[in-house]
Amino acid sequence: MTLLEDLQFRGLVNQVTDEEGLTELLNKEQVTLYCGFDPTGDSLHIGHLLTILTLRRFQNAGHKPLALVGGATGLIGDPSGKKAERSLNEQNVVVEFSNKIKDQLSRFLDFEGESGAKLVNNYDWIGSMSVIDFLRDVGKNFGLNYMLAKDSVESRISSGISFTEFSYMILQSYDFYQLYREEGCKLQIGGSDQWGNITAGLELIRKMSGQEEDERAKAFGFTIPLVTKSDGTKFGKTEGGAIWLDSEKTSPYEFYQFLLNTDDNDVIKFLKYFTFVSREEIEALEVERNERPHERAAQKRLAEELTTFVHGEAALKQAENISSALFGGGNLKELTADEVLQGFKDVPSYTVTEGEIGLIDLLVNAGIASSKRQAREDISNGAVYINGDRCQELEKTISGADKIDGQFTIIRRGKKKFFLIRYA
Ligand code: 485
Repeated sequence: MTLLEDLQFRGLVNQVTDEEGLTELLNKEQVTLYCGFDPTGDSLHIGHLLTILTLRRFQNAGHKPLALVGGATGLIGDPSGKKAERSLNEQNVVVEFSNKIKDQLSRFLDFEGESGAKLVNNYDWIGSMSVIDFLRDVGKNFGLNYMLAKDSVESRISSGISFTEFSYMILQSYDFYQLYREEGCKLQIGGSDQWGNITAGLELIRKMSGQEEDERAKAFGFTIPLVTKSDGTKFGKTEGGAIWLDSEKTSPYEFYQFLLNTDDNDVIKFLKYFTFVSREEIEALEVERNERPHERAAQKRLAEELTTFVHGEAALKQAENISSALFGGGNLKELTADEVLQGFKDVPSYTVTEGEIGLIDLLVNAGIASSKRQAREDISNGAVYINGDRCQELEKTISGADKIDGQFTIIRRGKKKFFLIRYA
């Protein structure tokens, strides 16, 4: 299967400027391609992952990806797909975000060998450009009518758009021209919202390099679809917020659980989008999904693959340990302190300050029971569990033996009210 056939099979082809021409080019030579990421936050999220993985697919097929961090464009704000003007971040904040995004990107691409990736930052060529040069050399190539007709601008005419955001497409276009000239980059990819900016770049390349006479100079644009879910809700969002690629913001366990909870109706599509699992195996998993949906084999495969890609094998193991301790008949006492912290991040916690403590006092002090009388009743009724084991001993005192990894005790009241006990 050729690269484009694989991308087609995976549903990753949204729009291509000249599919035949691109197919030919990809078959003929190693193509340098790029995708840009604006530092609008301190982390990329799971939505960005689809484009990163697509860059990887090109790379695995022998092509050379450039990942661009928008150190300059992040200071301006892309209106594409946005209903309202963005608020600007301070320069130092954008620099800080740029460094974080750069670190993340460098984890997901391969920088070794023939098709080794390269990181670039558009601040390096836009940051020092003079207004005069910008308006004379670049701006002159953009007709006002052409710009006004772009979706990103047209959709904002009535609600309002600043000259700043209006000009954004010129900067992204100039990036494409710059990379085309300096790196021989002939293809830009992005999400479907980037089509307008990508095609504006092609137009600029055509004009600035007098390409009409030189067919070899031709460049291409390619977009991947927006990830949608069968229930109509937005992909990548939970009650807790977005699913981030930074393990400090979304723990590997949360990331794993997010994928494990994928709807049966979406899981095959997501396996195609987000994993390198082969067509044969995906088709086999589809049969399994149809015949034995309760086993959730496809969801497990998706969660395993993507958690490993983003967080590594050790983090996957931890996520599996935590999941099994919480839901799969595994043993809480075998978790490590780090696993406890990930698995019980969102449960109420209480810190014990003195050495030994009676269970009844602990239940009251930690707010697990409303009074000593209630605490006694709960214990006698068998509603209290310490590290997963029911405890009906009224005189119980918590000691070293009740500490998981020497650091935590997990108390459960009833079926699913968990509390994390820490020690000062
Ligand atoms: O030369 C470029 C400079 C900046 C950009 C691209 C090329 C960034 C781009 N304008 C943008 O805003 N991208 C979004 C971002 O950075 O979060 C998202 C897109 C999404 C997908 C993803 O980046 O909304 O469709 O392309 C990688």
